[in-house]
Amino acid sequence: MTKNKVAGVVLAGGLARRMQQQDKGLVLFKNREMISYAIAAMQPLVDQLLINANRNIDQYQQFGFPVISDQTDSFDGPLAGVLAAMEVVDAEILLVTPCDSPLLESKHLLQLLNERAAKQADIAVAFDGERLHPVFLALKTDLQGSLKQYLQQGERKIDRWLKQHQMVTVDFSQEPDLFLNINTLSELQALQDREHE
Ligand SMILES: Nc1nc2c(ncn2[C@@H]2O[C@H](COP(=O)(O)OP(=O)(O)OP(=O)(O)O)[C@@H](O)[C@H]2O)c(=O)[nH]1
Ligand SMILES: [Mg+2]
Repeated sequence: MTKNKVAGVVLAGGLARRMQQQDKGLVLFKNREMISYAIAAMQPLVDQLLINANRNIDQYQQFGFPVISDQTDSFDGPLAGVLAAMEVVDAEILLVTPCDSPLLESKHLLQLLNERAAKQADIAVAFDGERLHPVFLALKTDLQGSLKQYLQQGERKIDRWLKQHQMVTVDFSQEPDLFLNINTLSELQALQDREHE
């Protein structure tokens, strides 16, 4: 593990049941695959970038970054993708973002990195003033053992795992919109329409 290095993973490993199981990272948002926004936000900040996906691997590989899959085929939730990344990265810090929040920008991810470092916390997690957004994270990769154990126990809930560690919440209450995420085809259409105005 290399000190001070930052790796990033974009989570695209879900089944997108609310989108008729289309692949959320690959649906088009304003003429680009939805995952491309997360990649663009993350790329300037990281030494190593990974895509976490469990299907359509060939298509995800075309973005030019290694594609890693969950270690189980049971779709154990976003933490399974975080663990898969921790197992392969060579970095002290892992930045995590989902594939379906196209309004997110580098500056927001940078805030996660900076506030974790400033407080020397295990984890920095995004907060919109009302609730946590637990798939927007900067965390230490040495939490790998803890995460592995948590998942092996059959636990899935992210918040509960985060709270076991020294965590800082990063306040984005001035820009709660940045967490808009797209779960259905009608949400996709609505956000595209809004952004075109
Ligand atoms: N690696 C991995 N990522 C997941 C898994 N489930 C969800 N995610 C990711 O976590 C993020 C947030 O999840 P959701 O918005 O619920 O996405 P989803 O589970 O594909 O969609 P639904 O089936 O409609 O809940 C997305 O980036 C998903 O790709 C999983 O089992 N494995
Ligand atoms: Mg889900």
